[in-house]
Amino acid sequence: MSQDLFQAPDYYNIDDLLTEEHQLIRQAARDWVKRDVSPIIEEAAQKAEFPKSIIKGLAEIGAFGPYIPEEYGGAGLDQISYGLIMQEIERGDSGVRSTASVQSSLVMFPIFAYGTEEQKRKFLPKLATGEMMGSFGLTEPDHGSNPSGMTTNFKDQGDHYVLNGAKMWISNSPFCDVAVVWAKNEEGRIHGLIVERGMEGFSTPETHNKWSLRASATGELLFNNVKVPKENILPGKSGLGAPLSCLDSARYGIAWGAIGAAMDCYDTALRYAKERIQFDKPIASYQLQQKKLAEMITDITKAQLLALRLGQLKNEGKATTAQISMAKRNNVEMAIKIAREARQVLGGMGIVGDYSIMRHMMNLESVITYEGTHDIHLLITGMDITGIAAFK
Ligand code: TGC
Ligand code: FAD
Repeated sequence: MSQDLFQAPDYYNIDDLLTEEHQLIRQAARDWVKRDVSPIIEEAAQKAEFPKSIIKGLAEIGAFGPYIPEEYGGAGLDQISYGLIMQEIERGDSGVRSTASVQSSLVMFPIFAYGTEEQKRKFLPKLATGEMMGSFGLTEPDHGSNPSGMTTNFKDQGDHYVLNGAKMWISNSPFCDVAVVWAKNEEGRIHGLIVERGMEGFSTPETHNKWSLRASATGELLFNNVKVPKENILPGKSGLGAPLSCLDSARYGIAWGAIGAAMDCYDTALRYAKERIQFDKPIASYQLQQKKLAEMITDITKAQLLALRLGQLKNEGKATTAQISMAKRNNVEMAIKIAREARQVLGGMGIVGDYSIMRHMMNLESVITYEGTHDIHLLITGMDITGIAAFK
């Protein structure tokens, strides 16, 4: 990739609404992305390899468990800091942000919120440093948008449980040390189980041939009569609400993360448009290109304000699932539209890996699908305002 010249847009002086601590945390993440992610990410994506070298840096900038209390190894930060870290990481690559989202919101959060004290002490500090990596198994081959239909199940065998089933499209699965897996008991009630690598009958084959999130490892979680010790069940909450509450946290992070991808595309397109000469003038001097760029910065600014207000609500414990859905849906769509427009501003250069835009664009095709599809989030808003669920 060409040199990373990124300059973050802040058209409405939103920085004035952030604390000094927020800005320092963001700067640390921004510097790390520039130094350690930008130089290697294009090659990792081209080779479809997860760059394991970044795990240590992710832990150091507080990306693993930003809001988990320090006594469990987390960074003990507020929700706006969490969002800003996700924004900066996704500015580098959505796949890298995925790794952090899963580790924080889908593995550490359920253990922190629903685990025993022993589970928290055993797993959280190692997850915070990246010594241990986690994955989250909710989606199945036949149950994506409708996880309540899951068939993965466990049976009580006295001193342990026996787990059977299959999870699909699981970020981090090929290299995870632990997986938080959602499965039904004999009464059909959903529970979370911590499955550890090395348990007999547990395998994690990688999913190949992805055109999106190529620098993130995606795979399956397969359970063939896996004996899970009873102390590995998460006792604090059961039912679909337990995994869905984890999704609230991850979706919130994505609402911020998508802004990062959009900012990178906008910044690249703006610089290119000012430098690229056609018909003896910079293409930035033509109204058609200005329209694209002006609409991009308008949409980024709106998304920044939406995310910041949501962060304030989250800090106060007031953000609803439907508010989070609205922000995830709006901001990811905003980012994918900007990526498509920005790619056109670069003409032919937009399709090569010298620039990050096409990689962001392809990544965002996953981001608009995972953590609830674009349609599902619209239906969540629809349900919230009408009181009628239109899923079924
Ligand atoms: P529904 O009947 O609405 O709800 C079932 C129970 O859950 C409760 N609930 C929640 N509780 C806590 N937090 C939330 N956000 C909650 N939303 C709902 C609800 O009150 C109810 O409780 P109870 O006590 O009455 O049983 O459920 P439904 O089956 O009708 O489904 C609703 C729907 C479609 C919105 C939900 O299933 C959904 O969100 N589907 C999308 C699935 C999804 O997002 N999957 C994501 C998988 S993980 C992933 O993609 C990771 S990508 C990671 C990365 O790389 O970044
Ligand atoms: P489907 O649910 O089959 O949906 C197909 C289409 O039908 C979509 O357009 C959808 O919007 C539409 N649709 C579905 N239901 C309705 C309805 N009621 N009304 C209108 N339209 C509807 N899952 C995990 O558990 N853990 C992970 O770590 C994880 N990581 C992922 C990483 C990647 C790269 C990807 C691509 C996915 C990942 N997922 C993960 C799975 C992801 O959450 C699902 O792909 C997503 O929830 C959609 O499920 P599906 O792919 O089965 O699509």
